[in-house]
Amino acid sequence: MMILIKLGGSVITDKTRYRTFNSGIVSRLCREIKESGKEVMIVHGAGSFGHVLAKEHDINSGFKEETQIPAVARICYDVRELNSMVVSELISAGIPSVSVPTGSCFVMDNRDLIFENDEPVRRFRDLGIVPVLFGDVVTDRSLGFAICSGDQIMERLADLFDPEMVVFVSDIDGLYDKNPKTERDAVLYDEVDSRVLKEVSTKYDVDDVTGGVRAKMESMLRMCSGSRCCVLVNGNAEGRLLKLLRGERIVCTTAKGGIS
Ligand code: IP8
Repeated sequence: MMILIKLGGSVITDKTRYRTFNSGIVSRLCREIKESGKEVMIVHGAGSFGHVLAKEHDINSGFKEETQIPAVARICYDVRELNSMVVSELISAGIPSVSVPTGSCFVMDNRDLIFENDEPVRRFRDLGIVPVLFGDVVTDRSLGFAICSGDQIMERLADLFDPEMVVFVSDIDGLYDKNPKTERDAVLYDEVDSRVLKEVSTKYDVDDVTGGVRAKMESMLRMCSGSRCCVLVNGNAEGRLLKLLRGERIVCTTAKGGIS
């Protein structure tokens, strides 16, 4: 059975500084994945290799003006460079892996990712080579182009490949009722289900997701089915990902039971 992991942009890059790769952290996380001995599939976020220019040029609104075109090309280049660095760390850790650039393999329609041909991803996996997808600018049948986030890719891969567990590696310990970076009395949710979701009204940004804690919870719950749980874990805390993959108890937020 396979575990689907997203390495969030906030942990693999410094989100405040354009194109800053956290190589030490990525290298350690790759070693933790290797040491767990688990079969994995990996997605990563864009962090400061994608979000800085995407915001500046309003890329997620789709094609509006010619000045966006060089920016799209630049972002595609930057996120592919980031992806090469992640794949390089995985290979160095002893995990044979391969880049599957989302925008070069798939298209979107009105921001829905169309994943018609999953054959290369399946075949690499069957060969024992880990496909690594990432948040990217993707051509869009209706909008010209749009942003495909790593979270969207995670949802599609969870549907297609039925992982035993879904893991989001971020720079926070889990989901809180308030923003833990600014509010000292923020309380961590150990477990979330659709009942907790109904009670959550607080809005703050989690990781690189702009929809706030509620949207993140919803997306995590959508990825749970049957016994599959979806876990948000802090990748800056050394050894935590390894422990989680080994089935040990750690500080994190676990979503269970799906959305009812
Ligand atoms: O970092 C966004 O992906 P994410 C991709 O997973 C771009 O949200 C190009 C900004």
